[in-house]
Amino acid sequence: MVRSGVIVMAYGTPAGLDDVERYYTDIRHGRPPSPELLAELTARYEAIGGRSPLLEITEAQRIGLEKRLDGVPTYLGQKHSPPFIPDAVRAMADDGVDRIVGLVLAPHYSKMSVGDYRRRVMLARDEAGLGAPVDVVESWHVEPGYVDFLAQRVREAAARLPDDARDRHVVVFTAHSLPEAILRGGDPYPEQLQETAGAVAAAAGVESYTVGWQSAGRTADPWLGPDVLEVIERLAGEGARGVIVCPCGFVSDHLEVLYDVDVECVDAARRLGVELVRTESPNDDPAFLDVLATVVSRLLDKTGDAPG
Ligand code: FEC
Repeated sequence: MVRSGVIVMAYGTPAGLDDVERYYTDIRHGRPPSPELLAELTARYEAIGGRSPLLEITEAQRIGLEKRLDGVPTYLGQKHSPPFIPDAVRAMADDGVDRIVGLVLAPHYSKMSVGDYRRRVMLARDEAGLGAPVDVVESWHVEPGYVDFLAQRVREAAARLPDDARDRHVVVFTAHSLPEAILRGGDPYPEQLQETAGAVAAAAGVESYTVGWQSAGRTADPWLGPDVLEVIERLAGEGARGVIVCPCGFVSDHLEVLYDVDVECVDAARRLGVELVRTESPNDDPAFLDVLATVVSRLLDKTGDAPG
C-alpha cells in the first residue's frame, strides 16, 4: 500500500523586522543586500504593519486542504523561511511517506517558480535518502473553480466602484514579474497569465481587461512588462475612470499585495484621478480551499492514491 503525502509550498516571509536581513539574503542566494536595499525592504514591511500575514494564511490553507483530503497528510514547505522544503521532506521520510505530491500556492507555471519548487523538493528527497517519486501540480491557472472564484471576486470589486468609475472601468490581471530571460526557453508563464485573464473576464462578463506585471525585483536584468503602474497610467490617459486590480498570480494577502497593490497602485491611481479597487485575496475562503483539494485529489488519483 503506497503512503502518499502532500507538500504544500509557498514563498515564506520574515518572522519580523529583525528577520528581514536573513530573509533577503536567502532570496538573494546567500548574498547579503546592501544597506540601501535592506532599508527599502524594511520600510515596505513597516508600511504594512511590521510583518506580512503570509505564514498564518499559508498554514490555514494547508490545514483547510488537509481536512478535504480524507486522511492524506500534508506538510508545509517554504522557500525562504522555516519550515523550509527540506524540513517538510524530512518529516515525510520520518512518517514513512513513499510518494510525494506537491502543490505550489501559485497558479501559473514558470521554470523559475513552480519549476524551482519542484527542483528543491527533488534535491531534498535525495538528501533525505528517500526513494519516493515526486509529482508536482504544474499549474491550475484555468481550473474552472479558480476561474469562477475570481470572477465572483471581480464582480464584488466592481460593485465597490463608484457609479461613474464603474461605467468606464478596466480590469487589470496581474502576476509577479520574472526576469525576461525565462522567455528564451519558451516558458509558458506569460501565456498562462493571459489565459487566466481571458477565462475570468469571460466568466465575469467583463468588457474591458488587460494584464500587467507587478513586484519586479530590484536587479539589473530586464523583467517582464508592462509593469502594472505603467498600465494604470496608460489606462488613465485613455480615459478610464476606474481600475480593478485582480492579482490572480497570488493567493494570499502578503507584501506584494498589501504594499505593491494596496499602497503603490492605489497612490498612483489617486495621483491620476482614477478610482482603484483590488479583488479580495482567496486566503482560506472555503470555496478556494475546495479548488485546491480538487487539483490535488486529481493528481493523487492519477498516481493511484485518491482519498476516500
Ligand atoms: O509577504 C511576504 O513577506 C512575502 C511576499 C512575497 C511573495 C513572493 C512571491 C514570488 N516571488 C517570485 C519571484 C521573485 C524573484 C525575485 C524575488 C524577490 C523578492 C523580494 C521580496 C519578495 N520577492 Fe518574490 N515574493 C515575495 C517577496 N521574487 C521581498 C526581494 C526584494 C524585492 O525584489 O522586492 C528576485 C530574486 C531572485 O532571483 O530570486 C525572481 C515569484 C513569486 C510568486 C510565486 C510564489 O509565491 O512562490 C515568481 C509572495
